[in-house]
Amino acid sequence: MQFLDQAKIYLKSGNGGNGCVSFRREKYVEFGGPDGGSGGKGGDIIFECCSNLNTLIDFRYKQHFKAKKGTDGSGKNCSGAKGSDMIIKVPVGTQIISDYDKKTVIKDLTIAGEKVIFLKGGKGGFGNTHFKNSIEQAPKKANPGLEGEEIWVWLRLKILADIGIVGLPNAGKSSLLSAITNAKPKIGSYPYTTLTPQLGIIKGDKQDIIISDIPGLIKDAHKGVGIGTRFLGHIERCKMLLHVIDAKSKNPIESYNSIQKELKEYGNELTKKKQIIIISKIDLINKKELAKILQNIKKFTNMPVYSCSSLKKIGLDKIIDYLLNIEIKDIKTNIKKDEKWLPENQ
Ligand SMILES: Nc1nc2c(ncn2[C@@H]2O[C@H](COP(=O)(O)OP(=O)(O)OP(=O)(O)O)[C@@H](O)[C@H]2O)c(=O)[nH]1
Ligand SMILES: [Mg+2]
Repeated sequence: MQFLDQAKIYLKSGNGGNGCVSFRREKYVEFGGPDGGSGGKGGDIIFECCSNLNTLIDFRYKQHFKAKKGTDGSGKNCSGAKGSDMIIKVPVGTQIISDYDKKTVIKDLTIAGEKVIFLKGGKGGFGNTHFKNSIEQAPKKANPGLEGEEIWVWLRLKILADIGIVGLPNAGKSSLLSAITNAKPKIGSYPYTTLTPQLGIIKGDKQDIIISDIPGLIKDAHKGVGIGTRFLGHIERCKMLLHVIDAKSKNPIESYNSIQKELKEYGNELTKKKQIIIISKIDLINKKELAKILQNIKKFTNMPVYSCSSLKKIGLDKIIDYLLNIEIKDIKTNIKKDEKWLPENQ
């Protein structure tokens, strides 16, 4: 399935229906009086947050969303019908962002099933019956319906995963995701095999954990090098990070530091997230080499450090056990509203 995590769309709620000027006309009834009904309310623009969607790809093909106009009022005091609402389904984790400054988050849709009236339809105009009073017995006036509202907005999807996997390209992130979850991401012996975030789930007795793999980061990713840091947005909401370091990399400490630096440069408190370091591909090194890497890494960090081989299925159970025993739901995430996000540059 194709993945799209941002889209610009136009929204317009329905105009209200016009009120009607009409007089009762019946045989033998003189001065029947006004009987013009009011117009119906215009349809609303409603966003619905759906758990079965995980991309904004539908918005590549349709960008304009308009709710229906309310129908006009008519004689015999008939009110117009309400215009039908336009319901727009979006994945959980979709933010609606102002097109004006391209950063104000107008609405953050994070709860599956949540429905939000985003633009209200215009009110219907009153028919002439409404204007009848003791002085004015036969009013010839009616109101037009009020216009609906319109706006251009950006949708931005930030996947809601519990844990995000980060690391240099080719570090073995997708292999780890496929080894510990049900996901089947593409794995390749070349950098940038993963071009879009992939999700997988570890099912446990107490809790299920959603893990997201994102494209590899390289030095100066925060300046746009490689695939840049665009996908770091997807791990902003993660509770924890798995930082994968290739055991065969020339200098694991340097790999570790370069990723920490990119997380720091990106900001939004990514470095404050709980991290677990995972030394991958340990089937390619001997025990002595591994012991040396572990010893060196532990000098740099007091984060938990694990080692594994996704290919030979070594060390995976320990990692899964560790993750399933963390009270993931209790970990708080700090998400700042004003982010560095310029959709047109990406
Ligand atoms: N020997 C061995 N090779 C591994 C292991 N894990 C991954 N690899 C290999 O390393 C290469 C990269 O693996 P990926 O899982 O695609 O790495 P990635 O970090 O997702 O790479 P990008 O998506 O390109 O950033 C592939 O050729 C894998 O087969 C492992 O545990 N042992
Ligand atoms: Mg990958």
